[in-house]
Amino acid sequence: MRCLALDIGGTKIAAAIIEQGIVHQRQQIATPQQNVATEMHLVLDAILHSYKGQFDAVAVASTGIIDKGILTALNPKNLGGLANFPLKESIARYTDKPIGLLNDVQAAVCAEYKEQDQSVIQNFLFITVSTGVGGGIILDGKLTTGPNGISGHIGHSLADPRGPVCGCGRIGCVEAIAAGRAIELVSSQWNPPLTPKQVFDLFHKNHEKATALVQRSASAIANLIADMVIGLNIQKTVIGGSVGLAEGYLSLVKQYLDSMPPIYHCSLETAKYGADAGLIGAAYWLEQSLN
Ligand code: ADP
Ligand code: BMX
Repeated sequence: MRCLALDIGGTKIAAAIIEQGIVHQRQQIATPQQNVATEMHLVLDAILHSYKGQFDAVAVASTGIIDKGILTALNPKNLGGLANFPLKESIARYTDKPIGLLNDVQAAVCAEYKEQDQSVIQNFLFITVSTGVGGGIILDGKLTTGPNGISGHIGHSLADPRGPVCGCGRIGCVEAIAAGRAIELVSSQWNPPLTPKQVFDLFHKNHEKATALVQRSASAIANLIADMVIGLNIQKTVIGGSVGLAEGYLSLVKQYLDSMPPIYHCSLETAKYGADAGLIGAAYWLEQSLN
């Protein structure tokens, strides 16, 4: 099956044809940040047209809670204020092929789990540290989405009751401390203002303020992993997203996790499929669901 896969994140939208797990004709654009609903329809129109006649199904991995074809942002600030979007309906305007939709990290975990030794690993977690912080959970060998697609939104568990207010409205979420946007909120106030990528460049040079900011993020993620290990008996965690994949991040998370009692440990790796995990996972999941 030739699957047109889309991965809609808070910062970028990727698209590609996935055939037998191989990524072809990948393209990437910035996610609209203003007039998002209108712009999103236009972006989807353009993408669908650019792959016209080249696919048998459309698989979408998207940020947000995906339920019954609707995207509901838990953190609308990650999507330029967009709270609700009829994602399936918008795509169905341009194609009569089957359409499958899944949260972006729920999709990514499907891609990475198929690469695991499933006779050993039954409880498996993907954490993306990107615009936000999201999770995809495999329990007893199966993806868990929950009745309303909410399962895995672990970026909105508590990191610090005295922490910043998250875009979801709760105080002190992991996302408000660890995500790319959370790093940017602090580093954009520096003189000169820095992007998260520049913060990481300085962290690699042992710059004190940059290191403290990256440590704050990595420590929150390590605590999140420990909570998941003890709550769900997670055996292995894979980390993705542009922050999660940045050099030195995983080893810092590992350092924090290793400093906890062994019962909280699990094996840790970066995503084998890197920035393509969402695309590959969405296509794989849809193919399985159509069979
Ligand atoms: P999305 O959230 O759309 O899936 P990404 O996974 O690329 O997109 O995450 C975007 C976030 O990662 C932004 O906050 C951005 O500033 C940050 N970022 C992008 N590149 C890097 C990098 N090389 N190192 C650290 N952070 C990065
Ligand atoms: C947010 C939430 C999740 C998403 C996660 C990572 C929104 C719009 N998104 O916690 O659904 O999985 O961010 O998303 O509420 P990304 O855009 O950073 O990849």
